[in-house]
Amino acid sequence: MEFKLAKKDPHSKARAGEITTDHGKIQTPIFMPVGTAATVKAVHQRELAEDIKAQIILGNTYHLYLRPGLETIKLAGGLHKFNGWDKPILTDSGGYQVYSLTEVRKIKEEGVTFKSHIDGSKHLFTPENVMDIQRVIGADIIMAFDECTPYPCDYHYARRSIDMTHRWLKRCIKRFDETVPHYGYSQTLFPIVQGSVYKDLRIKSAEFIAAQNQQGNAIGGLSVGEPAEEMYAMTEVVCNILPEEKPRYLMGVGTPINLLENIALGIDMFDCVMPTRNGRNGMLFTRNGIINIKNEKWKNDFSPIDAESDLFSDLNYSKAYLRHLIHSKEILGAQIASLHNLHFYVWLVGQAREKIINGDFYDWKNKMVQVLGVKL
Ligand code: PRF
Repeated sequence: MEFKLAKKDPHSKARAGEITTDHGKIQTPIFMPVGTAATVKAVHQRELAEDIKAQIILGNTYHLYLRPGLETIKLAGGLHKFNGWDKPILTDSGGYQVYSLTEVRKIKEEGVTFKSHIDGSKHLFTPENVMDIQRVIGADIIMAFDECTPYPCDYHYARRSIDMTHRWLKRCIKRFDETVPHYGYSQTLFPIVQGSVYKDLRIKSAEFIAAQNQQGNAIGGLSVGEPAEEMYAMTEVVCNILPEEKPRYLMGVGTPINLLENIALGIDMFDCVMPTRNGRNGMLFTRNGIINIKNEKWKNDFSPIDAESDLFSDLNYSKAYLRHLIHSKEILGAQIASLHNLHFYVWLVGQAREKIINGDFYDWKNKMVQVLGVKL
């Protein structure tokens, strides 16, 4: 993997760059649609590539390991072959899913034991086997195994937790370096900064992570319930420490406003379930604000879903029709809403990139954050 900085914004910490992987290039800032179980829910791979213009998608170690399981992915020749997506893929390590999805879990120095949310079976994730699993899945970028602390989090717990996450990282790097890719193309490991909302812990963690000298770095443990201002304060502290010449990935963030504010602080990569999950629930993000398509207000509104979009489904279906589909829990409603929101997210970060390159990002960003949160 290679990262080239193309331009820095003179009025903020925003940057535009380009990541090169063996499955193609990624222009940053980038938003990565979440494809948890080898599918971005309700969206075809062709739509992802041609309509949404996604350049990279996410997969989840936790889900793929449980189902379909490693044997199937291995026999398929890796995740790219299995799901028919031949552009870059990033997999999360399970270091978040085991905390957010499983009720029964035990965190020890060795790793985390948890019960499958599918059938209750018991499993152990360790830094070593999570590297092995991600070798089998075969994503271009793979994540270190970390502990994502909840919010709020006691200071002493958070301090002990980063120490363990750092020891786990050393074990991840060792295993990663001792093993080779399974499918002939290269893989890159990103470590993850933690430290809850404590500035000194974030500094300590960012310094430790930077010193590991991997090719990219991530920030975790944010957007877990803390106020946005606290998230921005942590991003700022960490971005001042993580090296400038490597991509910075803010995990699981966030709203359109969160994306723009964090781009301004120096973040290059994002993922979030919000566009797909909230879309299936009737929330549409647009450049003029947020639409809750379930509202009575849209019942007989036959105007296009989004007249400013270039998507077929945004232009050829009406708000009233989409409202009906979502209310009726029709599959097509989930498809149209997911396509719309992902297209908007990818468009928004693409616009940010263009503005950074043209040198007028900062004013544009400030104008956009005024309207993106408006309820239409
Ligand atoms: N760690 C990992 N994945 C994540 C997070 C984290 O802290 C978050 C937190 N927003 C989302 N996804 N491994």
